[in-house]
Amino acid sequence: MENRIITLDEFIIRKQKDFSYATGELTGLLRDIGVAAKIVNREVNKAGLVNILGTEEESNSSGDTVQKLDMYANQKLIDCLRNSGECCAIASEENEDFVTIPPVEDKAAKYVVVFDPLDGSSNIDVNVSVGTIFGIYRRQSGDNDTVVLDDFLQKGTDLIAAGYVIYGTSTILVYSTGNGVNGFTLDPSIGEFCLSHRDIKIPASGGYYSVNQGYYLKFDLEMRRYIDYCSDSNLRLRYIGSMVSDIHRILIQGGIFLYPNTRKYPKGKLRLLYECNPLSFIMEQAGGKAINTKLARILEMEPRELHQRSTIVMGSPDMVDEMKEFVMRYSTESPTIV
Ligand code: AHM
Ligand code: MG
Repeated sequence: MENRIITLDEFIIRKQKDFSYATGELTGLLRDIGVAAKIVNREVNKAGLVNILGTEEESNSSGDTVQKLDMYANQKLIDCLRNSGECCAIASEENEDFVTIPPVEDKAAKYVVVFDPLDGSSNIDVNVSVGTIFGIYRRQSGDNDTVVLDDFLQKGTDLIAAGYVIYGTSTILVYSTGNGVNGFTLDPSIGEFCLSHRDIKIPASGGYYSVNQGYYLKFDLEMRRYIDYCSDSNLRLRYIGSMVSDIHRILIQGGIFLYPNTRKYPKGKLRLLYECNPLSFIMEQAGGKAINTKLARILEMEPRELHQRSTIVMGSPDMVDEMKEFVMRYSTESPTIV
């Protein structure tokens, strides 16, 4: 086993041959995202100083306007994705519509990127981990045509790459190009993401369940029965309320994450394009499963709009299978079994 430090950039270049389109384009895109992650990380770490330096709409001591962190992260990702000229458009949870990126030196860009720039941002004020989630698709429109909505409305099975960054006790970037999952921890002393979690595999079963149990009474019967079962089985409940953090725990230690429909969110809260699909891609690549509460595979769901929401259940394969049995036994509707 290799002992020396492998940086994200080196790893991406080494793995270039694994991509379906081994042309170096995706390499440029992933590196752009890595740079954005470092910049966002720097600002997230300074978040506690906002009260000292000034709040949103105010000027800080240097006279700069302090932006809300999620808008800042959004802008940095867009700026960085302009760098390599490989991305022709982005769709973000923070923008109503997709944003077209002008070509660099007339290069025909082949990729579109979807992202949630700062997921779980309500946690920032209380110093709890947040994350960035991203997915990369090959555009469907011709290289020199105008970008269209259908370039983004692709199923999760069409993802070329996906990943997330968790800004936690350390900052970790996890990504997959469809050949397994690898994680890189930011070493702040050298400013580089270094390979720390090689070929991540989720345990077949685990000791954690993660759900907002405060909504228990608003869940359907089958979900309530399943949650009762988790509790009866002495599983440990962990819910940070920051999806990236909750999923990261489950990916590493095994368990199940659920965000079912509630009365407030009859179709589920989490966004199919920006949150569910990229994290389901990672989960499946690590050997896990990801389905909605009607038992359809998330990655096969047909997106109809940019900000579409979905219910989601994902995690260790044996636990997701067990949850399916509860839906089949207690659901009053006939599920779409996968
Ligand atoms: P956001 O994109 O507005 O930050 O919302 C997404 C977050 C997820 O990170 C998390 O899993 C979920 O919302 C928590 O929602 P709730 O507070 O309803 O449990
Ligand atoms: Mg979000």
